[in-house]
Amino acid sequence: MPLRFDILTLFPEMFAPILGTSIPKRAANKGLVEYCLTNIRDLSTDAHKSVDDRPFGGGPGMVMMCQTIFDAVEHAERQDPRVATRIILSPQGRVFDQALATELAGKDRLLLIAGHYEGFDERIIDGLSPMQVSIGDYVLSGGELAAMVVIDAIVRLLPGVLGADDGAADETFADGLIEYPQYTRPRDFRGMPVPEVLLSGNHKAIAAWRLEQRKVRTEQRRPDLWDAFIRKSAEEK
Ligand code: 6GU
Repeated sequence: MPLRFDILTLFPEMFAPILGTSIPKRAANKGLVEYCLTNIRDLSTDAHKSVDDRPFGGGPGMVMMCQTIFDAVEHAERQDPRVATRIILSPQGRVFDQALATELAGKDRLLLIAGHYEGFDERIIDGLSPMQVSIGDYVLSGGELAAMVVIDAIVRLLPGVLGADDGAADETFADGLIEYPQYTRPRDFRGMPVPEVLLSGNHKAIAAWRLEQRKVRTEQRRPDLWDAFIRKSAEEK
């Protein structure tokens, strides 16, 4: 059975170019995933097709209403007997990382709710008990781009999606270090040579150089990851 993604959004047309390209498309064509879009506005029951309203207590912006979201979740969930893991994309959520991508890649059904406007009526959170996920500490105009980021990161982890050559096992974050630098032809480009060791054919020396590069770059660029790596290394001793 393919991993089923239900995506609830006011802008389903935003998803086609991303899910219909490259790896997300290949995964769907191989039958490994399925994308099911629901337009939240289609579930609106009033004459104006409302999906949002002004906040009680005043304040700027509009708030996503309960009725359309609850009905859209129930509409989507009825389409398949499997229990969906519900996820709301929100800057108030847990920050998405590779560990969460790996965890979610083990589920068989994910339902993503992408909101717009200032936020969701809190009873959507209380009543649907979704996991709340953010993709970082900045504010987007809607959850759609965040949903696509989450989907892409999950899909590429599924067995059979990437070939043996572009495997997802030994890359940045799998072990807490960022990647080593890569080079391809030519050996010299505008006076910038490829590091000699990579041309040596000495696989042990190449592996040692790459590991050292990963450590140096992590320490310089990502002190947060470096601290975690050092702590983990110390614990394993
Ligand atoms: Cl999930 N939504 C919005 N609107 N902004 C964000 C985000 C999500 N994650 C980071 N910024």
